[in-house]
Order: sequence, then C-alpha cells, then structure tokens
Amino acid sequence: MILEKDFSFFDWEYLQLEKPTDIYVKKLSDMKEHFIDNSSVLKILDFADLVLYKVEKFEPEKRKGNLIFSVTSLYPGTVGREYFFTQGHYHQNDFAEIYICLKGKGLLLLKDKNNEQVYNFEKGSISHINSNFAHRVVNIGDEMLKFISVYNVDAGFDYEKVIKEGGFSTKIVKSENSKGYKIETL
Ligand code: PAN
Ligand code: ZN
Repeated sequence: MILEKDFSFFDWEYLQLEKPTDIYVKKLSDMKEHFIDNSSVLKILDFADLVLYKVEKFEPEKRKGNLIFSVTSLYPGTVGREYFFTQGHYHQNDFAEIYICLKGKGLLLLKDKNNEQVYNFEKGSISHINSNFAHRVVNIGDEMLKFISVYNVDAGFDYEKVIKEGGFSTKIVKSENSKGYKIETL
C-alpha cells in the first residue's frame, strides 16, 4: 500500500519541505568547540546564540532499505575568520549519501582517518559521498546555502568518531584581504 504519509511537498520557491517529519536547528552554543577561535565564539555568545543551520527531515518508517530525505539551510557568516559549517559526521553503518546543492556557494569537506579532501559545492553540485568518509559543508558565500541529502534510514550518525580523530583539520577562513577564502590546515 502507498501511504499518504510517504509523500511530502517540496516548495521550489522557498526551497523547503512542506511536510517535514522533523525540524531542528544547530546553534553556535552547540558547535562552540568546533571553531578555531574560541574568543570570537565567546564574544558572539555574549551578544546572541546564533543559529548556524536548520535541518528539515522527511523520514519514512524505519523499514530496511528506506531512505531519508532532508534539506539543510546553512547561514552565511563567520566566527572570527572561519566560515560557518555543518558539524560533520561519519555514518555509523556502511551507507553512502547523496548531497545536492540547491542554492549558494560552498565547499564540501570529506575526511577519513588519514586524508582530507575539499570539493566545490555550489548550486547544481551533486556529490555522492562514499560510506567511509566523514562529511561537512562550509558556506563561503554571502547568501544562505541550501542542500538536499538522501541517505538510508539505517545510516546513523557518528559525530564522536570525528571528535576522537581530532576533528576536521582543514579550516576554511576568510583571506586576509577579505576577498574570497583560504584553506588552512591545522
Ligand atoms: C545531513 C546532515 C545535515 C546536518 O543530512 O545531517 O546536513 O549536518 P550534521 O549532521 O553534520 O550536523 C547528512 O549528512 N545526513 O546523513
Ligand atoms: Zn551524512
């Protein structure tokens, strides 16, 4: 049987799901240990706890093989010189993922234990992310970056493994003359 709850409507004008099953936001206070410049983090938090990104999910029943569809909206901005990014995670189980960028200008960082790679990720980019890579998106533009992700209901999120490995060592920062970005490695 095809259930009505298995359908959602995607609003192409506002680039958002009309019937998400879950929505959450990640704020600066949730992400403070991931930025290089702790004094800038604290200065901003004194003033306001910024929302860095919002995730709308459409999650079907947890049946083997089913797929989750989600839309991430990542705000433009920096903490100190470092551009806003999604936290980034490995999948707990051996499932790949597809990211489709709908709007904005960003970079996709992929890492495993030994290597990190940086790819352009902007409106129109489609990236197939192999199951063994942790993945993070950085917004290097001056507008909201929006992307769709599609992944297996059994993929699972492993944020701890990234932290245990010391995090992403690739940092995307504003270049000194403020024109464009620079890639720095810790
Ligand atoms: C995405 C991410 C989403 C938020 O749907 O979960 O963009 O990023 P973090 O989960 O790293 O905070 C995805 O990769 N799902 O597997
Ligand atoms: Zn993922």
